[in-house]
Amino acid sequence: MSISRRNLLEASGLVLLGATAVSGRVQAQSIPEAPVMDKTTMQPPIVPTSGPDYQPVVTLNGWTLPWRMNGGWKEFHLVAEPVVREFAPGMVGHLWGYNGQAPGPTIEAVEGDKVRIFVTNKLPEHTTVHWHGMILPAGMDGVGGLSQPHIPPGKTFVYEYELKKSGTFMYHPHADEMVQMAMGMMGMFIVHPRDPAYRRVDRDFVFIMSAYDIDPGTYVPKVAEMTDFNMWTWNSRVFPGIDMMPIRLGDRIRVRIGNLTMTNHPIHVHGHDIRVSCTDGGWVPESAQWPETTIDVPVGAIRAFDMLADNPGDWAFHCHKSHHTMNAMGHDVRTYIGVDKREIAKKIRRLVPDYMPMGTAGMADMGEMEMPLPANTLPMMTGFGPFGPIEMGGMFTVMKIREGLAANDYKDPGWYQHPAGTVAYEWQGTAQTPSRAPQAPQAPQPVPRMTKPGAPSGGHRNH
Ligand SMILES: [Cu+2]
Repeated sequence: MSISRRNLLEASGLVLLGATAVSGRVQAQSIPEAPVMDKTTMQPPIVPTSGPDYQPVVTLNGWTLPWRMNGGWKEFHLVAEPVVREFAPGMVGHLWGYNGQAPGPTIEAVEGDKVRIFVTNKLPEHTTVHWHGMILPAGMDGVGGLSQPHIPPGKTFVYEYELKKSGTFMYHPHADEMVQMAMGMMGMFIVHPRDPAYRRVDRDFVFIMSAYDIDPGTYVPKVAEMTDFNMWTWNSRVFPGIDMMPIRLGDRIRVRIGNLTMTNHPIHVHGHDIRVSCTDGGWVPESAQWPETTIDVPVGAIRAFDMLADNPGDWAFHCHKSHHTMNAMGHDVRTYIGVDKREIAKKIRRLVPDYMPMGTAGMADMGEMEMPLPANTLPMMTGFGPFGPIEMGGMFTVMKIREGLAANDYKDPGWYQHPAGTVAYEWQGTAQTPSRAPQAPQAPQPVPRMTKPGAPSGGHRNH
């Protein structure tokens, strides 16, 4: 059976070879280098040195794939392969990705470019690449079985098309999708407008959202999970592993967000209003934009928002589903608010001397303590700011808006120095106890009976 299957694959490979022989485009050329990235921090933007000018993007905890020009073609080389991705210091996932990382590198090109993308499959099973949102010939759309034969392990296929429109797109397999996307295979594809002035911004950030279910102490995502994920990531990173976003005061910024998780994410910006400027369908006309502070990014979609960074400070930027700003250890914990666990804790300590009960007042004590954890997992809420524990995880980072940063300077400027008198402070005077309704819980109060004036009144009170 495996032999006949291989024969079939070889036959389809021959068909493809025959097709390229007709066009004669590829055989004469060598395959471009496939660069590998070994870092998980945001790499500097690749500023264009030829062709139309554009403001290059930066990818949170990611990088842009270098290319080469070959005749009239912009050539890229993606290698689909198993990778080890660090989610944050202290935890790695054994994922599948491209060119050494998951997600794969961001691809950047310009409207009107002819791109030739070599895809080499180093996975143990077949794959394809679908170019999500692109307008292209049906045979380049990357749906295995429908628009092309699958790319067998060890083989390289070539995609060639012209970039018909500018905007924000993604790439991901359309082959054994449930497994390959659950394993982290995806990336962003930015097409800049040919007119360098069109919708130009000063800083352009990019990331893609993915979710994983990785039990504490294990390394490989459970690929069949449909709803109960415990790692909610931006570019396969979780807070405090997600890059901070340094922004110069007064810059116009854009943030482009792809969603390949199984649920929507309401992405929230503090201290500013924002407008959706681009989706995977194209640019949103300015007359159709309205101000928001939270934009919902649906499943299988892209939202890019534009923002004028006119308010200096350190501003939280996060998914507003509170479970998505928690890490793995935050799932399956019981609620103990209001439960006095002192007696039970004494008994448990006879067996486990360092046992610490958690969550009797809330969960914040979990953000302060450095608890012993199983191997390869992260605390549910973590990270420290200038005023104490931030108590976050997952899809959370900070926009650091500062005066005087240089263009394309993405170095962390440190914590914001607040002008005197602009930080919430503790009241130092005498605090009168504010008047309150009787404290709950109490026995139900008897409801006063309404009595008509002049009616016989046994229980009538003067009130
Ligand atoms: Cu979310």
